[in-house]
Amino acid sequence: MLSNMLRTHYTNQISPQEIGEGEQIKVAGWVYEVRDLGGICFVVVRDREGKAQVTLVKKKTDSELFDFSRKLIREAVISVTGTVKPSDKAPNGFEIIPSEINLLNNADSPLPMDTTGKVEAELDTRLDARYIDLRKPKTNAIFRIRHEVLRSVRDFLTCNGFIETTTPKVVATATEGGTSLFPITYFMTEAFLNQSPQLFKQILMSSGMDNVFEIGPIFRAEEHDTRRHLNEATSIDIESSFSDHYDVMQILEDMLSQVYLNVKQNCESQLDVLDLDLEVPKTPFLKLKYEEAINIVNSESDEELEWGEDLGTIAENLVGQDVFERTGQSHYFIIDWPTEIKPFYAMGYEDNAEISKSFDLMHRRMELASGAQRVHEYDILKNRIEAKGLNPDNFDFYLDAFRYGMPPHSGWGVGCERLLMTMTEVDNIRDVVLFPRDRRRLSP
Ligand code: AMO
Repeated sequence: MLSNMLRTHYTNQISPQEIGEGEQIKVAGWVYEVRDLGGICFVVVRDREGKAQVTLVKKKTDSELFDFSRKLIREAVISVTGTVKPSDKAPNGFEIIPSEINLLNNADSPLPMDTTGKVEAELDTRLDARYIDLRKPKTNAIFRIRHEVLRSVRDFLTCNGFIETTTPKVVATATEGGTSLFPITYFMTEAFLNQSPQLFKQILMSSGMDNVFEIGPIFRAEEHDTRRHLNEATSIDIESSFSDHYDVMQILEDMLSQVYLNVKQNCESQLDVLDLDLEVPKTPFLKLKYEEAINIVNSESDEELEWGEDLGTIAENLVGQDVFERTGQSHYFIIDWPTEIKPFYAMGYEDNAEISKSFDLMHRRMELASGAQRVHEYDILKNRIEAKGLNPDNFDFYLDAFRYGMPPHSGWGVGCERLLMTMTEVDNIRDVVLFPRDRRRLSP
């Protein structure tokens, strides 16, 4: 149990049955509310885990302590020392009878925003004052779930033989071609913020590490201003040797299902706060061919998508809805994409190179991940880079790893925020990032 100078218990660790009569405990946190009724004063203290009521009866309390408590300001930081008394009327079935209250730091007034959740603030106000916004149970709950998601991912992949890696975020070349890179000055040369660990995780396959994962930032300089795009996101990436795309799809669906299960079991109170009844996705997920997806779009809308066109948001929603109506499941894969619209590293089928061994993991609302079996032969890869209009010389550091024994391999990248958004049913991706980086936001 946590115990330090100013605190022996979080508020949710206090149980009157377990704490002996007269035993002194200490809680520390923020003044949520002061209710001064004249002869009695209630101070509600809030910490990370919840709230506790501190009760001061004028006749029974030292007058200096009573007067001091009545004047406490909302959101000031205090430590309360006292005994615990069962009480039917108090919110958690107990109250703290204080012998001492220490003011550790005061709070200015008025506050930049309400902390109780009763008055809704605009997203921008909330993000500007994130330190206050996070004091609200709903915001706090999302980030406790985010912690559980990342913990579960690490745990699942580690238990399945994956080694955690961290690769550079400052790089010399574009990962996947594309123009969406943030240039930076690296001493005397131009460098970029990496848009994906893709090339590094593939290089590691040649090293014999076999199965690796990375959870880290990716930077995309796209000018999107949507509810599902960030310019800095967190990507969960794996790469696996001697695996094909079906092998890694199975890892992905099993991982997702385990993550949901862990959140359901370990975040009960957070799910309550968010009023969510989490349904654990059933495996295996439906695997819909790109061609079938196109047919669904074309039969259900006026849109005429042609082979080789990417699916836009509207098309994704149509397909997601169709799958949901047929299977009752929100998650599914779209597989076998045209090679021409996938990056150079996606492998084509042996009997039809126009179709790639690639997939996207979809949620009814949006794309969550993409992946593929990769080209592992040097000559083919070099040709593919050229065919995309890129200069293979810029990829020497990557291509070299394919010359001295590169095994067949596959992998994927999941957007952590997209996963969280769909899990917690929030509408805006900025709600699941502590300090979002988007087109307009660089601070805090
Ligand atoms: P891709 O570019 O599809 O694939 O990205 C993988 C997943 O990352 C998330 N994502 C984003 N989330 C928020 N804002 C963004 N701007 C953003 N961009 C991407 C999405 C997306 O599905 N190298 C490949 C992965 C692989 O093949 O292993 C890649 O990066 O959820």
